[in-house]
Amino acid sequence: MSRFKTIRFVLGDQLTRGISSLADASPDKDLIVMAEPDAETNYVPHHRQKIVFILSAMRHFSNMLQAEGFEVAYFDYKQHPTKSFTDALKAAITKHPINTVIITEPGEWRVKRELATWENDLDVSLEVRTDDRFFATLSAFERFAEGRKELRMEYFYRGLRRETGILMKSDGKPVGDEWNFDKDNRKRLPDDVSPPAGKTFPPDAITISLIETVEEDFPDGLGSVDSFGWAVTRSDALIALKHFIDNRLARFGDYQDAMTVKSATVYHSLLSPYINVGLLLPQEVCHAAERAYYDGIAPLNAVEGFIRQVLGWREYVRGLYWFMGPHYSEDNYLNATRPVPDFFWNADVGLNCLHQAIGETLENAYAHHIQRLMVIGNFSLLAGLDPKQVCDWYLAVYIDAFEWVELPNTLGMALYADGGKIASKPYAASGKYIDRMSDYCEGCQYNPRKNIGPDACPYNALYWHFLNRNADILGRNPRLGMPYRNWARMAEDTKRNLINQAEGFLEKLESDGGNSSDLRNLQPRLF
Ligand code: FAD
Ligand code: DLZ
Ligand code: SF4
Repeated sequence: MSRFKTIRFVLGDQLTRGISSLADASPDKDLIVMAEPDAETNYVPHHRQKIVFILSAMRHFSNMLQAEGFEVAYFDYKQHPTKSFTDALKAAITKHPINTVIITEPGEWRVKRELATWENDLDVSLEVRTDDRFFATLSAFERFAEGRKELRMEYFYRGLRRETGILMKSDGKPVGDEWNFDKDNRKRLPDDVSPPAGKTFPPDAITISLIETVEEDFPDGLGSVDSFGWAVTRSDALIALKHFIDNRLARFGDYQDAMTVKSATVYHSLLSPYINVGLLLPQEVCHAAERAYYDGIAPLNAVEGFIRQVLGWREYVRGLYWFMGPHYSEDNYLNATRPVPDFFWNADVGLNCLHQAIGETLENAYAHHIQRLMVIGNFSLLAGLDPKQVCDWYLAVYIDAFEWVELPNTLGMALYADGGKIASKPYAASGKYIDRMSDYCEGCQYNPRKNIGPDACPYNALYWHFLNRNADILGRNPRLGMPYRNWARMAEDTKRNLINQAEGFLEKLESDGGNSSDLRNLQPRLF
């Protein structure tokens, strides 16, 4: 007999004290189970900072529950190794015969499938509770999505603004009388503006012991842990939130799409890992930003722009992930099959924008949105890289990557591999866009204004190659009318030169991975 009535199983991205699986838990009746199983630490070769971050945050969370009087059966990867969550639960119920398990729904189809075996295979009764840390329920998203020909974030976002009252006036209109201030949020970073560094948290003993062992224990993991400075507790994550609101939010809007060799973060918040594992709640993050507007700390274009990311995009991609079903990850609308080149794993590439964005990713386990979308994602789209391989790369390298949020962003938004479920047109752009929004081209061996020749920016010819090779599939998309008309108007020999230029580049990509000996060392660290 066990003194416990129920097991509360807590996953690594459920580190919220008030989460539905723990809200009514009590130390006398409930045993907490947490685990670091092989299946979770190895399902992709996670960046080592991601492993340190999640395991350290889990261990701190477990200590906090123990300080409240809970018994936690914690299966760490070294002393109490387990293969899977199922394996950990089996070990817990062998020691404490308990036949009721409560868990909050997981964030991935993979884990959901695993939990579905528990009742039969482990002879327990399983209660799966809703994850109420989101603004919108999954059924609200289904109601929004069903019957619509096209799903667009903007309408979902407006509904949530109305429902929550965030940035809404009493007459039912949005504050500032517009829903969206995106047009104000596309400035290049001026030479004399240098973004401040993000908030660093010196590792404590728990984090240090992980930093010391993770490199050796996860030989397949990526990247280095030397610069680890992430918060791993709720109290530090709250400090990071305040630091962002006080020091960066005011300029977040203006420079939301800017990229620079001077800063890996520009004015972005660096809050995604904390929100995704549950150290911060999206509601408190949005309310803090809204308050900053009313207190005169930040202008409306910044605050609305930021809130749209959390209340709009984050909720939207989550709804879409579950709505699309477990086979969404197999979509490959544009039949892209080229393998991911080696430089994705070492940043050894002569295109300076890619060198910069991938180099920072490998160094920091972080890149900001425009680097992910318009440099790495855009290149993957234009070069026709295999969506499955690209998605697995994104899932591995970013500290905030969990499939529910990574997949719609990569497969849908960046690669258009879902045929337009999330984006009305592919985010395809030539080198001129990157030149306009960054200072990357200044240090590049290629020229963004040239289309043909050995020093022409590869993005330019690849852009036309992409449109030409996908003309049967994309040619009727009204939002691509202008580029297709421009292509049709070009002289035949110009078209031929562009296609040959792109094919020369793609052949070289396959034979030598696009490497260059002319590399700069321009990789700003986060912390
Ligand atoms: P900020 O720019 O400061 O944005 C504020 C917050 O808004 C973020 O913390 C995040 O919670 C939310 N947010 C912003 N954009 C998005 C978005 N498109 N979808 C969902 N939430 C958003 N985000 C992840 O959290 N995990 C991922 O694995 C991930 N993969 C991505 C892959 C690609 C190809 C692209 C284009 C985007 C991806 N994003 C992902 C979205 C976005 O790039 C990151 O959320 C953001 O860069 C995190 O940094 P930040 O906290 O400084 O963000
Ligand atoms: C990503 C991740 C990693 C690297 N390690 C763990 C872990 O050791 N234990 C755990 O519970 N969760 C981990 N995670 C996050 C899980 O993959 C996450 O809980 C699932 O994605 C839930 O949907
Ligand atoms: Fe990238 Fe082209 Fe600019 Fe070089 S010139 S940094 S390849 S966009």
